[in-house]
Amino acid sequence: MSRAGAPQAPKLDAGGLRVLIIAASWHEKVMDGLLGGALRAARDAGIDSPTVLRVPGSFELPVAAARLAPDYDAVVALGVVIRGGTPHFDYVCQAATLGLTEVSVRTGVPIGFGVLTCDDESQALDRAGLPAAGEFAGSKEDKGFEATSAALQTALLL
Ligand code: DLZ
Repeated sequence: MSRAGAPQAPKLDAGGLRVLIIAASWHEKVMDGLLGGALRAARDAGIDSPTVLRVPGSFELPVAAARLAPDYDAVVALGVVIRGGTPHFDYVCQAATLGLTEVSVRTGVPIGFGVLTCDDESQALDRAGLPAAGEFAGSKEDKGFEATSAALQTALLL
């Protein structure tokens, strides 16, 4: 599961870091995959029990991060936004992206960006880190793992 140009995820020793995973609740199957990948990345890096907080939607990710980031060494934000027939998609994507960037830069706490912004569910499933099952051939990418690895790498650098 890798994409052209993406760096190989390094082996990390992040045991002892305080890690918060904030996960939106829309698009349950894709979110199960993203959260599974994030927990796998944390475990591989020596973090057995990161805090997991569920929020309603991707729009709520920034406010949760703003309130809680100062208590953690690294935060991971997970969500899935799928384009519909109205401009709502653009507003939710923009709010999540700009909001999380603002919180990360203001607090100095790295936030792994694991928010998928997709045209349809099939694009999202391709990036969700899910194994093959029945008709489903399995995801090509694992964005929950990638976002967590990036946040932990950055926290260790800082
Ligand atoms: C309202 C909404 C819509 C239409 N689509 C999504 C989506 O695809 N993914 C997602 O995470 N959240 C969605 N939401 C909910 C908003 O993020 C937010 O929870 C509500 O607007 C309430 O503030």
